Amino acid sequence: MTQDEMKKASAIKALEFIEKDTVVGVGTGSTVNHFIDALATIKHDITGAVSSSEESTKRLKAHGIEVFDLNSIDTLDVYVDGADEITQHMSMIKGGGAALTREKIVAAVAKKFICIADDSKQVDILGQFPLPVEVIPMARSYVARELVKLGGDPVYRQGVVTDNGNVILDVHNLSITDPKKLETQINAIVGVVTNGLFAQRGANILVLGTKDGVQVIG
Ligand code: ABF
Repeated sequence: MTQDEMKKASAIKALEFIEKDTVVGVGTGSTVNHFIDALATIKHDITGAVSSSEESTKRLKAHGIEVFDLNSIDTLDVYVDGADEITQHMSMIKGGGAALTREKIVAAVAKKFICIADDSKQVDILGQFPLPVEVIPMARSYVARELVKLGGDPVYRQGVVTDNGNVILDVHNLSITDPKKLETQINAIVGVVTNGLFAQRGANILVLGTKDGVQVIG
C-alpha cells in the first residue's frame, strides 16, 4: 500500500462515524480530500457540512454537498480532519496546509474529533514537523523573536496568506514534551492568532491507515 492508499483507506473508514441527517465538520488536506470524495457517496444521507477552508468548501460544493456557515450550526457531532503529527496521547501538530485557525474553531465546536491519517504521522514526541503559527502580519517579527525565546527557530512561510488574511511562521527545532503548556504559552504571545498544537483539544479517535489495514484507536 502506498502512503496515499493508506490515507484513502483511513478516510473511507471514517464514514462509519457519520450519523444520518447530521451536519459533518470537514477539515483540510490530502487525506480529507479523500474523505470528501467518500462523503459524496452518502451525500443524500447527510444534511451537509461545515468546512475549515476555502479549499475544502470548493471540493464539497463541487460534489453537491451543502456547506453551512458555522454560525448557523448549534451542534456538531463529528469533525473529521488530518494531522501532520499525532502522539499516543492524541495530541497533534496541524497547520501544514495553513488552515489551522479555522480547523481549531470547527474542532472546538465538535463533540468528537476524528483524526484520519496514514501511519507516517504517528510520533512519540511532537516537533519533528515544524509547528505552524498563524500571526497578524504586522506582528510577524515580534512574534518570531518571542518564539526564539521559547527555544524555537521560526521561519516565515513565504508567499502564503491564510484564508483569514494572516501569515504563517513555521517553528523548527522544538522538542515538545508538554504540548498543552506550549500551546498556552504560544497563544499568549500578542499577535498570535492560533498555533498548530491541538493538545488541549486533541483527537478523540484516530483512524490510522497502515500497510496491514486500518486501525481505529481511542
Ligand atoms: C490538515 O492537513 C492539517 O492541519 C494538516 O496540516 C494537514 C494534513 O495533511 P495531509 O492530510 O495532506 O497529510 O488537516
